[in-house]
Amino acid sequence: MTDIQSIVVLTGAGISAESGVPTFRGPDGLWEGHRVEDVATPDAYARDPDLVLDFYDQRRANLDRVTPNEAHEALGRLDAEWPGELLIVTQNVDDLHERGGATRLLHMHGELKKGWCLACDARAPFDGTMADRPACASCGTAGQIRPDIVWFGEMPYEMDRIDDALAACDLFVSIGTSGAVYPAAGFVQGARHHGARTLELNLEPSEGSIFFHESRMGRAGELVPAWVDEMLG
Ligand code: BV8
Repeated sequence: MTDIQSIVVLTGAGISAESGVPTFRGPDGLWEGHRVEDVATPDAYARDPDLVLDFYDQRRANLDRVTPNEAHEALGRLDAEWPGELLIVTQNVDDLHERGGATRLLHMHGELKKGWCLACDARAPFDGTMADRPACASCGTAGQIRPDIVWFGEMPYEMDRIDDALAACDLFVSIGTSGAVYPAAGFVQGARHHGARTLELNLEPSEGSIFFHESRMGRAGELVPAWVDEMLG
């Protein structure tokens, strides 16, 4: 690993699983009892805002009951000690990477603890519940705050920054994601196209496993600390 200077890490729900945060495509394939189309799309929000707001209110409230696991903390250690370039791109909307010490971090699908006011377009930290239609701290309008979360059909955040990092990285590591959703699922091909080594750490083969030079199967809580120890020598 001596010729590695720049690293991009992509994480998905699997890295938070051992913290007790449910993944999306579990055995029943539903998102906490919901079909993804019924809760994670702009149409769903327009059609049934109470259902959507409550779905996210529950997940936001759950954050106070979960803590970072060894995988989050290992990435926090890598972030603190890695002398080269590092960007952790998470598909997760929880705050466990931050709480595990990550700072060179980007939430490409937004965050549970952020709100977006559709009246004044302000995005701001948000805790509490949206179902009771709180007023916006910036413009005072009530009932216009939606989750600052990227739904299906919406453009993920900071794609230019991600694409630049993928083009420049020597190593791309994917942790705890099924490789089911684009554009994140295509990052491995982009990185590989630019000559990066590619490594997958996952409980089971993902839909994109064939694109990785190396795949290690197991729990993130075991594989990520071991990999970080390798990198920090
Ligand atoms: C866009 C936030 C365009 C919401 C999420 C047809 C073909 C290709 C693409 C499309 C298509 N039709 C539509 C599309 C586009 C669509 C898409 O990809 N659809 C899929 C279903 C085919 N994508 C989009 O719409 C994206 N936007 O394309 O915009 C555009 C262009 C111009 C202008 C405007 C728009 C936006 C997608 C973002 C949706 N939002 N999340 C929320 O959280 O509620 S997606 C959500 O699912 C996640 O964020 C993540 O991205 C995705 C996959 O979830 P995972 O994180 O991978 O979790 P999952 O449960 O699936 O897997 C967990 C994995 O962990 C498993 O492999 C498991 O084995 C492993 N695991 C479990 N435990 C452990 C573990 N691993 C290690 N240790 C453990 N302990």
